[in-house]
Amino acid sequence: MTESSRPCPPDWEIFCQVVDNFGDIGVCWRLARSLVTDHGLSVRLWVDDWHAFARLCPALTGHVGRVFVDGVELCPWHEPFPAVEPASVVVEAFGCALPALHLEAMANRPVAPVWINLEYLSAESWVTGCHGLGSPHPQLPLVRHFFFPGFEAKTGGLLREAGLLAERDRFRQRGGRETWLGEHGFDALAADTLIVSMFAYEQPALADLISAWAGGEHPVLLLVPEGRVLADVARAFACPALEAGSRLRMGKVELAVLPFTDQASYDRLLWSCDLNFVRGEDSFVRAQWAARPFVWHIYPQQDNAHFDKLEAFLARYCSGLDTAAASAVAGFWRAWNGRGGLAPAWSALRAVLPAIDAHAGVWCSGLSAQTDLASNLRQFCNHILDPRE
Ligand code: TRH
Repeated sequence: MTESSRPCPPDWEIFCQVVDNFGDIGVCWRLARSLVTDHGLSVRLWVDDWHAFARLCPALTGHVGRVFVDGVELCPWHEPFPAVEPASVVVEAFGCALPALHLEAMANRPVAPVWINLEYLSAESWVTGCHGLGSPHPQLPLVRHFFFPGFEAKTGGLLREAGLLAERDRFRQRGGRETWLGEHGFDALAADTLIVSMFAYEQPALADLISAWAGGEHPVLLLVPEGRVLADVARAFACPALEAGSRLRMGKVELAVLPFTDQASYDRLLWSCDLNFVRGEDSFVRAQWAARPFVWHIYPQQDNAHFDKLEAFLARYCSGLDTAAASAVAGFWRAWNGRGGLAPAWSALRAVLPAIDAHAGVWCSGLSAQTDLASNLRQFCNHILDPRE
């Protein structure tokens, strides 16, 4: 990639390392598209792991170099990093460390670019005190600003594309769930079937939950996208291995393994289910926009630090529920994250699912009253570039 192939820098650029899961690139890809589609900006997204990114963005398959997808300029991030002119706003996602050459190029611009470190999402209260803080670079005339997503007005908010909730509502009004089920070969389900999606990390105790479902009163359709939980699903069904397309039945549970899809199709899966198991950061947020009951498998951290994040979110999410429903949600979420037995926690949760379903809609409406993350970030950067804005 030469500088001459790119005469002008874009308005914004985002740097992302994929790490070992899809969350970081999932967030960056969504943010980049929202900045282009909802805000009319030109955006370049640098990604280190092209192959992993192609799982979320199938249009990338077969391309080895720079390519535009959905209006976003996608560039492979390799070393040595090319000498390119930086954008006016440079987003370093999740502390991924910008290339030294690029930092120098940023410092050499007549007006220093706005340098943003996009942080991980947390519901903890300390986030409001840290959101927006700046930290000067020790040598270069640059300031890195820490931008925190979050659940209240004094944070950066949550990613929510402009037309997302209207699209979800249209999907539901037009029988999208029935169409989705029909297209996937599930058109003869009993009316009381609980349709469940499960995107999760390893879950050693899963067999206990599957047995409870298998011997339960109501049928369960379990839809599992390919991923880390699949080996535990296979063990629970006493099956040597599973892959996309596998279908099995055990008692009242029907299992289908789904291929990993692009993000829009994953949203439609979430919109079609009665209960969504989600993980990490981005699917966790999308389940909230689906406005259905969900269970969060939080990304495990050293020293169990993730439990503070889990409890902080539970405290917010459960505050509008009655005591029985709040305790059932908290009990099941803790068990799903390794603290408690899944089978008893399930029977408590099952009993209050209708209340949680109603609450999920109220929760989603409350969150959607906040400004979304891309809009907040744009406003924050505009203000640094021109404090009169
Ligand atoms: O992949 P994750 O576990 O990501 C995690 C977290 O983001 C965590 O904070 C981070 O530290 C760690 O990675 C490294 O889960 P998450 O965040 O839900 O990301 C998954 C992405 O994959 C999300 O954008 C939804 C998307 N997805 C699809 O596009 N298609 C699919 O079929 C599925 C199942 C998911």
